[in-house]
Amino acid sequence: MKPILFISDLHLCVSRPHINRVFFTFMERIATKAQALYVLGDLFEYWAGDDDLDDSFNAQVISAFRSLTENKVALCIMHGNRDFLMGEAFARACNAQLVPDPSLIDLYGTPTLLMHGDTLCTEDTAYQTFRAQVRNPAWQKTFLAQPLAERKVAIEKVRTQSEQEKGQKSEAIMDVAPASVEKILREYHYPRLIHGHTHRPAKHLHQLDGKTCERWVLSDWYKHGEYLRCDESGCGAIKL
Ligand code: LP5
Ligand code: MN
Repeated sequence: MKPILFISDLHLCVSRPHINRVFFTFMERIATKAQALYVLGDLFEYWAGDDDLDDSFNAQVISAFRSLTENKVALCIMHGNRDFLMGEAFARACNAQLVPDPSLIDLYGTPTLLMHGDTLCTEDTAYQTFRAQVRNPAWQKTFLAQPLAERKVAIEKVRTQSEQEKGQKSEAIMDVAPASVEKILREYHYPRLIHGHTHRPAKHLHQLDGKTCERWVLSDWYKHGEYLRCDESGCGAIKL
């Protein structure tokens, strides 16, 4: 059976030509041989709204996704903390399905929970407050009603503030909180967990209530550069 691939945290943007080349090559040579590709958030450095679909770089990414789905590879995209404004118009343009965070899937017989990962960083209270605000549908409606150029200026301000604040936060605060990982594993009856966001690629084994749960943390593409390949014999991280 063909494999299922998982990627996240590519942070694609015009100013990172190297990663963009890696992405387009990955799409052409590797993703086309899979049965499905899951993008678990932060595909883009940021997404300002679906009225930016015609931007020439965005259009190239969308066209690569379209070619993939025309080759009968299923494409599932989850929001990250940087591209949660990707909407149905974006999904339609790519011929992708936008999937909720979290999503429980049957991965070759193993229940597997997919997340971006930011909701597990519960000790980062400043971020969680910001998140609650920008994920509020009423806030999003008001924000999306502003002109695209103004939205981009506002996003640049948030990016600068976020970088400043990250410099003051400890590594532990910006990682997933162990208690939140255990909570979600219990809630979903001890699945395998795959998530990104923290940029700390690893395979963890959680011993919980007499069960063992695998937790795969996906790699980002600008510091590390790996994808996760799963088939009936299990999962493994592969260097790009
Ligand atoms: O992404 P990463 O890993 O670098 O950092 C995240 C958290 N930061 C963010 C911000 C994004 O990186 C950049 C913004 C993306 C664009 C979104 C589009 C729409 C929003 C537009 C808003 C105008 O998510 C970072 C975490 C880190 O992960 C680790 O988990 O620590 O969180 C922060 O640094 C957030 C700060 O602590 C709080 C920021 C407050 C900004 C307030 C600006 C004014 C209010 C604007 C209206 C809501
Ligand atoms: Mn993220």
